[in-house]
Amino acid sequence: MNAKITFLAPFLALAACCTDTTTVVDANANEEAKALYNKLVAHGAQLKYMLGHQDDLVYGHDWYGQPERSDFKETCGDYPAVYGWELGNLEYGHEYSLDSVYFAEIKKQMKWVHQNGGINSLTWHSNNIITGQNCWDNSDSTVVRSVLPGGAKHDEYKAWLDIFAEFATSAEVPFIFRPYHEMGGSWFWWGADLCTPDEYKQLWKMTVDYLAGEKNVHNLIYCFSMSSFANEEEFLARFPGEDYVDLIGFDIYQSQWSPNFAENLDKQSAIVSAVAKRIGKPWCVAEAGYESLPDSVWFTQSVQPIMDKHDASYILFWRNAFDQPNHFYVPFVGHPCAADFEAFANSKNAITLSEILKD
Ligand code: BMA
Repeated sequence: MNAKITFLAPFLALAACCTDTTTVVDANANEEAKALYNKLVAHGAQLKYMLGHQDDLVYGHDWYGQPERSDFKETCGDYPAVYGWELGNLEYGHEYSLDSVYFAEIKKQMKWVHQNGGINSLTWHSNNIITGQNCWDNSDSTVVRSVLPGGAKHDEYKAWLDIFAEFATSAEVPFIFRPYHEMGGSWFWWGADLCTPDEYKQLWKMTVDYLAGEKNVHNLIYCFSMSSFANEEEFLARFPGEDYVDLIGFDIYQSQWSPNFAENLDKQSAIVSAVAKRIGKPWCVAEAGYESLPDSVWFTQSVQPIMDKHDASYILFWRNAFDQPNHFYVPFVGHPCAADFEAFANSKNAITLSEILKD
């Protein structure tokens, strides 16, 4: 540092702390949303990744609705830093989600997470507005087109967005919104074979413009999360643009159809990390897991070494369903993988709730 800079350093630091230069998609995003964004940036920059779990506080492998319980905490000693929540069926005016969680309970837990320095991330497996079936009904390839301006379902879909906007505003706390995820696959009505890249991008932009521009929802950080991809071109094929996305990432699972988890995680992390650096945004592993955890050293051998190598802000493991005994992604007490998960969660770069950077 030269003398001039040394002299200026205290003033520069003061200027940095007093001028908020954070730019997010929503030009009118509130301060808490910007703080959430900055937390994502800071963890990535530190090469420390937060650990997350879907629906962690509301049910687990063999329990439902027991206050303060968490399979995650019961195996590793601390709560997750990131919490995934799901809104499917909100658009029907239902009181609880497709995964049987009351929306009022989700809001309550989101507040607790926020007050404790954690991060909330919401997905929306919204139903197929044409067929009336769920989001996995991919029988009709006109759904995206029909909800765009000029489409037969546009007004009806805006009414769904109104319901989402009401939820988001009344949640009162900032959260990551991760709509239309896994767009590279074709298992959701917004999937790759069901709409053109341009239609997908229009759907995304319409949603953001409507929520931020017309519905005054200003507590969201927008996350674009892909399914699997082999290269940057595939990753970006449906990317709506850096003006419309705050956080990029991907969903990745080990399964009999996709056995090379560590290798894929490594490759895809390298691709997304490079894109993130270029566009100046944080990135995450938005969903991950190995259903039923048949490998008792999966976390320390297949996840930790790869996460340690890259600069993701977080990795979120999928849910432990209370009503499907084999549908779990974080071990529970007594499971053969519990000790391995405990070692991973307590390793030096993995961040749980009590270790998260405070503002
Ligand atoms: C899937 C499964 C389903 C669930 C859906 C939405 O991966 O966990 O059981 O309904 O996510 O959360």
